Amino acid sequence: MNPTTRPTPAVRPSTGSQAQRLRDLLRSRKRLLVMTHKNPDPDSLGGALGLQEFARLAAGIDSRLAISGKILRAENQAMVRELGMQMDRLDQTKITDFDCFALVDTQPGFGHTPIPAGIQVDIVIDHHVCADAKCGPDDVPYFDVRPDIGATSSIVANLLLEANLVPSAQAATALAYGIRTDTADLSRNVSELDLRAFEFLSPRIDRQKLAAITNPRLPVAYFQALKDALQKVRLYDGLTLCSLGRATSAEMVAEVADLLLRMEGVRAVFCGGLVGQSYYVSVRTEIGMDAWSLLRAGMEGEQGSCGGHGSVAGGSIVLDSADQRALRRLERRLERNVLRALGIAGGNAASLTDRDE
Ligand SMILES: [Mn+2]
Repeated sequence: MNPTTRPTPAVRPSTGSQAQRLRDLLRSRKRLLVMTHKNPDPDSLGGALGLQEFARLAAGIDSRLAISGKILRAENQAMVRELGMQMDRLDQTKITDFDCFALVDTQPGFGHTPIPAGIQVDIVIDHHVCADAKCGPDDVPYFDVRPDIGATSSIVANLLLEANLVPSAQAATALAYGIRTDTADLSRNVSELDLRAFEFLSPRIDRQKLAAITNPRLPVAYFQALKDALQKVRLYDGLTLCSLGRATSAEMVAEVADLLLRMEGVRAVFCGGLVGQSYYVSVRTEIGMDAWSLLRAGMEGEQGSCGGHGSVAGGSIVLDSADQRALRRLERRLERNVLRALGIAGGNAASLTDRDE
C-alpha cells in the first residue's frame, strides 16, 4: 500500500481505549465463556485463545472455551493438539457457571453460530460483514467488529499489544497461525494492523509447533475427497465452479476453493458441497474482487446465510430435502446466478479431463 495515497482512516476510538474498555469490562466479571462459530477455524481458535490470555493477564479472570461443532481440518486438529488447547462442548457447559460471554470471529445471529438460550453476549470481536448481523455496538457492551482487518486474531493480538501484555508462546503461536490462515500468509485482506500484530507475536512464536501445525499428516480419505472434487471442476473464462455433491465437511469445500484459486487464469472460485442437509458454499476471488458480493449474487433467492471479508466468503443453504434431484437443481440455480453476476455465457464449461486430452 502506498502511504501517500492512503485515505485518512475513519475516526474511531483508539485501540488503546478499546483494550482499556475490554479490560474494565472483564474486571467487573468473574468467569468468562469464550465461544466461536460452530466448527472453528484457526482464526477463531487463535482469537479465542488470545482473548482467554487477555482475560487472564489484564483482569485476572478465569475462562473456558466451548464449541458446538467439531474441529475438522487436519491443520486445525494439529493446532489444538500441539498447543494443548482445552475446550468444552457448548451443549454440556453449565451456563450459570459464567457471568461473561464472548463471541470471537463471528457475531450473534450468524447462521453457523448457535448460541444457547439464556446467554446475553457481552463481548463480540470479529472482522466479518454479514447480512444476518443482528446486533451492533448498542446491543453488546464490548462490540469490536472491524471488517477492514484481515484476521480476528490480529484484533485480539493488538488488544494485548495496546495493553502492554506479553502473551505466552501458546497464545502467540495460536494467534499467529490464525493471522496466517485468514490472510494467506499475510498476502490477502491484509491491513497494517495485521502486520503490526504479526510482528508483535513473531518473537514469541513456538516455531517448531507452528511447523507441526502447518504441515500435518493427512488421512487417505482426504486425498480421495480431493480426487472426487477435481473431477467435478467446471472451468469458465476466469471462473472456476466446483460442486462436490456430497462432501465430507464444510472445510473440504473451503480447501478445494483455496486450491482452485491457485490455478493460472482463475479470477474467482465458487465451490459447494452438501454435508447432511446443509449445502456449504465457499467463494474465493483474486485481490480486488469482492467475494461476498459474488456469493450473495450466487445465493440470490435461496434460504441461507453467508458472510465474508475481501476475497474470502462462505455461506450455507439448508435444503428441505437432500435428495439427488434437489441437490442438482440447487447446483444449477447457483451456477446460473454466478454466471449471470459475472456476465459469463453458460453452457461452455470445460473440465480438467478435457484439458488433458
Ligand atoms: Mn476470521
